[in-house]
Amino acid sequence: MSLTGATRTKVLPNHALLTPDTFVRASLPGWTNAACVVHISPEMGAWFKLYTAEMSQGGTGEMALMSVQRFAYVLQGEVGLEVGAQQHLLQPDDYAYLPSDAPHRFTAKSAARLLVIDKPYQPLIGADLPHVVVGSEPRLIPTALMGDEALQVRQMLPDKPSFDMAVNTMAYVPGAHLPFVETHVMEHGLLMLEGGGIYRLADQWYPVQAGDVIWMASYCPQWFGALGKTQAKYLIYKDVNRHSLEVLL
Ligand code: UGY
Ligand code: MN
Repeated sequence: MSLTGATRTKVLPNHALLTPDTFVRASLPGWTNAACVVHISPEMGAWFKLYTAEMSQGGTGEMALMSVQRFAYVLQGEVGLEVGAQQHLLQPDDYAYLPSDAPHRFTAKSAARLLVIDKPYQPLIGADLPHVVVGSEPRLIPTALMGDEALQVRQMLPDKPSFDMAVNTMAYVPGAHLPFVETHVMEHGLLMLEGGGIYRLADQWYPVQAGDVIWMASYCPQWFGALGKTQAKYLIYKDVNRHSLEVLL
């Protein structure tokens, strides 16, 4: 309940910060017994959709669109995943990547929350099609970003030309920060998983904390520094391995 009308949420043409006090739940095609909060979408200017599916026990999720691939990360609860003849049981911090040609069904075994990233797949001449990936984030071996041991990156998807998206986690010890103000063609969708700090987006500096979502458009200048006494960690999407010239053809 807001008595003041104040919020940290801010939506601008080249970036957005979305804080949990402003989230609005709605149903989404393909999901049953689930309330979805669409954080990032084409309506905002993004080339992908990032949302949280809050599933009641027994709730399901399937793909309702052609040619759209999906990445899903379990934030809370237990979720079954059926894809082809394979069955998986996903726990918190487990994730799955479903290519656009892989009909699948998530079923919540308990009340559960999934972070979902849906994006049209862009095939690449000469490259294979991507395959299903199921994994557990804590089991991945991290690498230090540009040799900085205070900033550890875990890559959840294979770095292969067939994949046109990357989803990583980045963990910062308190005081760690991005080495420079990045400005790049790739766009980002981000969920703060733990801790907090200051995110610079374009010409503004925002205090951010666990639960916040950020969208960064192509070329949005960006920098993060971790504050507090515990690590700050986020999950971050970016588009990779493609030209953007197709849209001009
Ligand atoms: O992969 C990235 O571009 C990443 N370093 N960006 C970010 O953390 N804002
Ligand atoms: Mn970046």
